[in-house]
Amino acid sequence: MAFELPKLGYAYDALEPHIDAKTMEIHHSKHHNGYTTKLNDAIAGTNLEGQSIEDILGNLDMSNGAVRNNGGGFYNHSLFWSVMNPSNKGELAGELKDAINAEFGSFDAFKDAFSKAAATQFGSGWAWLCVHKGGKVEVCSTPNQDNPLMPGVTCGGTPILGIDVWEHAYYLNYQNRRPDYIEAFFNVINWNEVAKRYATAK
Ligand code: MN3
Repeated sequence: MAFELPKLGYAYDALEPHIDAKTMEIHHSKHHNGYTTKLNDAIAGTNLEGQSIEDILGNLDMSNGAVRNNGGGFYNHSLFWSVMNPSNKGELAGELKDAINAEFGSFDAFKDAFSKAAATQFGSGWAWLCVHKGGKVEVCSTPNQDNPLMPGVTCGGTPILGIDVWEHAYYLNYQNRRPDYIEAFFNVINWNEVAKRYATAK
């Protein structure tokens, strides 16, 4: 089975005014669709065909640029859409809240660390909240379409929250104001989904 572009769980305009409809439409239907198509092309006829995206990325030969960039792009955007939700955001609570407080001291300190990782990632990339086996959480950033599942990147564990800081994710509405986009992202985080991912991965 080839990988398929996942449907959004909401309309392109549902995240306005924080993320505008045109950005969402281009980002999903063009960028993410492109990564999906190119990933399928890159694995067709290889032993990667039929594996899960987590297995492909977790055992990745990092010199395989086509799978690294397009497999990362496929996975990262699939996570990104799912951790945003305009109407059912939930609240940070329970064991995830406890893990964040244990690592950072407070939600505000976590938000500062995550926002700083996103703001200071030079050029294109992502910032992440990851969980390690046992439940410890970590914030980091990665360049391009790399992510923490891949071998030898700056952090490990399973990403449960991620923000795309490529300019295509925010430039139409925010131009060079990446920090404003990061602040706005916190208004649309779907904490129910992040908590579910935490519980599965810890
Ligand atoms: Mn993107």
